[in-house]
Amino acid sequence: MQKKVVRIIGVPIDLGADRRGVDMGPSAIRYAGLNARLKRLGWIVEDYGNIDVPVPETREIKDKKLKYLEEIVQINEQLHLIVAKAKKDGVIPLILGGDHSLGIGTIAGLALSEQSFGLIWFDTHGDYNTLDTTESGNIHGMPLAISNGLGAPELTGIGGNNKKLREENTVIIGAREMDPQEKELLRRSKIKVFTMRDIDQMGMKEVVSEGIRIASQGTDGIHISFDLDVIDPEEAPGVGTPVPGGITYREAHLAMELLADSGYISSMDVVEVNPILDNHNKTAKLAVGLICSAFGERIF
Ligand code: 4U7
Ligand code: MN
Ligand code: MN
Ligand code: MN
Repeated sequence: MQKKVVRIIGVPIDLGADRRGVDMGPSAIRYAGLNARLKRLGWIVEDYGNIDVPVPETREIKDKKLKYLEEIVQINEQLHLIVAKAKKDGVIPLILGGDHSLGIGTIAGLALSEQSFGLIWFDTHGDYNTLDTTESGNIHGMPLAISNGLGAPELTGIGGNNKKLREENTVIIGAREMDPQEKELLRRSKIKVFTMRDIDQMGMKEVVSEGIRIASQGTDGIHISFDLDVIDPEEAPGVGTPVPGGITYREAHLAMELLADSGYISSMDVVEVNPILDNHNKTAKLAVGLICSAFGERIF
C-alpha cells in the first residue's frame, strides 16, 4: 500500500445486535490513538467523524425477524454514499463500528466504484443469515448474505438491486460458529470458508496467502471486513459476541502484515468492539494495532 490518504468514518451503531455497547466502538478506537499512529506511519488522515445513528431506546422493534430494519436501512443508505464518495476521491475508506450490519453499507458503497474488489471477512461467524434462516432477527448476522443479494429487499436494494460482491473473490477467515441453515446456504455459494480448523492445520500464513490469491484474482483491490470477535476472547474480551477458540494476537497481526505486504488493501471495516465488556480498552487498542499493521506498520 502506498503512503496516501485514509478517510476514517465512524458508525456508532448497535441496532444490529442484541447486546448494547458496540455503539461506543468508534470512540474507544479513536481514544486508543488511531489517528496519531496512522499519521506517524506517514498517512494523511482525514477523520470524517461519525454518521448520525439513533439510539435504540428512542426506537421500537417492529419486526422480530429484522430488528430495527428501517433504522439500519437509513444508516446504510448514508454510509454507502460516504464510502462511494471516498472511492471517488481516491482515498482509502476505514470504517469504524459499531455492529457488523454496517458491512452492508460499506460494500454497497464500494460496489458503486469503477474499481472492483475482492473481500476477506475475518469473523467467528458466517454473517450469512437471511430473513428465512435467522434465529435471532439481528441484522449483524446477515451482512454477507445481503451483499450477495440474499435477504430482505429493503437491505439488498441499498445502492441498487445488484449483487454487491463477487462470490468467487470472497473469503471468510476464522469461522467457528454458524447456524445450521446459514451453513447450508454458505455451502451452496462459491464463497471460500477457512474455519479455525483450517487455520490450525494449515497455519495462518497459508490461509491468508490463499485468501489473498482468491480475493485478488481479477480484482483491483481487497476490502477487509474485520470483526474483532474472530480473535480469542482472552485477547479481545470487548466484543459483542465472544466465542472461545479464536485466533491469537500474533495470528491476527500476521494476517494484517501479509495483507499489507500484498499491496491489495483498498478499504477496511473494523467492527464489533464493545467497550462495556472490555478490559481497560484492551480490545480497542488491539484494533488500532491491527489497523496499523494493515496500513504498513512493521516490527522491524
Ligand atoms: B457478527 C448469529 F445466531 N449467527 O445470526 C445470529 F449465532 O457480526 C450470530 O458476526 C451473529 O458478530 C453474529 O444472530 C454477528 C447467532
Ligand atoms: Mn460479524
Ligand atoms: Mn462475529
Ligand atoms: Mn458480534
